Amino acid sequence: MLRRTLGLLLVVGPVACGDDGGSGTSDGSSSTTDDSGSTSSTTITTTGESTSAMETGTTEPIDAECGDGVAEGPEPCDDANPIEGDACNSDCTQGPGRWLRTYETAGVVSRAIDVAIDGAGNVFAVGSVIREGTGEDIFIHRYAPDGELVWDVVSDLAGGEDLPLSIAGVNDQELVIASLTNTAFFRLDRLTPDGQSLGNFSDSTMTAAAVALGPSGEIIATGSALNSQAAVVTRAYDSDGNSLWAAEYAGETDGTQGGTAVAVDTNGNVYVGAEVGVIMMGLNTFVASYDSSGQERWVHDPSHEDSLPGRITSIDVGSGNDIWVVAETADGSTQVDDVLFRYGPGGAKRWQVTADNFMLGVGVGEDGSAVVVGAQSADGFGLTSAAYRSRKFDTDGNEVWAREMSADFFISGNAVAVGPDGAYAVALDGIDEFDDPALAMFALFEP
Ligand SMILES: [Ca+2]
Ligand SMILES: [Ca+2]
Ligand SMILES: [Ca+2]
Repeated sequence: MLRRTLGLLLVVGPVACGDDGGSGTSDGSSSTTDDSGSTSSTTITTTGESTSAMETGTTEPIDAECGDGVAEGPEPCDDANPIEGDACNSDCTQGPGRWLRTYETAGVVSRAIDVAIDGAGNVFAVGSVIREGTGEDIFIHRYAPDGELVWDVVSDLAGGEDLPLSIAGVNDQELVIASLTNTAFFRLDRLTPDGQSLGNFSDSTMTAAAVALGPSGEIIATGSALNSQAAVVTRAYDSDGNSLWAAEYAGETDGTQGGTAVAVDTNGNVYVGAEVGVIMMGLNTFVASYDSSGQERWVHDPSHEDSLPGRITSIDVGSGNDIWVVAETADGSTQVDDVLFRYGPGGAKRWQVTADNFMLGVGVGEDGSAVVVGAQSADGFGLTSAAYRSRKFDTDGNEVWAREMSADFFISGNAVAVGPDGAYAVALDGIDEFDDPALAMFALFEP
């Protein structure tokens, strides 16, 4: 609903993380057809941990053994997991990550939803986990800058299916998280950075797909109205849940629509991304800005030249109050052509980059560059090398680098937040079977 289901395009093997009972060898095969029409097959064999790695422990290791989980001798690192491109590669060379953490409880379905990072580099992560008796529950983790789990909370919020939707962000006083429960389409929980509850409120008149914290502690939510025909509704609340203002966009719509992303700049100006269904045309992107009292500043609705077929998936604001937006575009083909663009503060488009990979989240750093996370392109339904992909862009839209992370299961980057030193935190799903995100992961990467 909020995020595309990447798994629809995928048929992948079982999650191997933690599954070291096998032979330690995995095979992947792919076929290609060349111009002459003949078909060639390539079999890729990777050798992971050797079985002898599990038989040590009775004798002192003499030679460093990669894959035993202990960095020793010449090994810069050894994380004993099958993931390439995280903090440590399978050959025990350093990856671009500082650390990677997975949901601790094995065998349960967990999903990584969103991530935030504070001014000291602490990482706050939110996701959902399915537990017996309480259904889907939300979990919140706080990680120290070095990756140590400082605290974790799992909550059966309303006694039913509970789904976290968004972290509004974190400041010195509070962490704000929006959820969907079986009793409220929009519930907002406030916590101290130490994990103590500061209370919650619900709004029964809207669903909130995304929330953001303003410079005065105001909470901005965008989503769909339940009590009107408005296509996009954006509301501001004080920390007690009292309404400060509401802005609604009506438009000529076909009934499928809603805000999907929101960010606030240092002046309290609000930027909303949405999907707006247009009669006979399907979904189109929508971006609008409101000032700190909810007055409309500018609107790029489906009639605007910037609007694209598709939906906005993420928005972030840079230190110069420029606006970075990623959109999932829908041209009717199976080819991915997601779009990253940057607006000036007044809404004038500076440039646009079209990508052949999935773009699900964007985060802007203090130096003005931005990191986009998502996944490699699914090449139709013949995906053979599913992998997380992140790309960094400078302020002119030039790619600084592209990084990938892979394993013998599918990994998708869902959300990103850039910290004070440029290191960036990512919420990642590991997917082990058809459309079934199974393993929530969070990582911090070097700038
Ligand atoms: Ca080792
Ligand atoms: Ca690894
Ligand atoms: Ca629950």
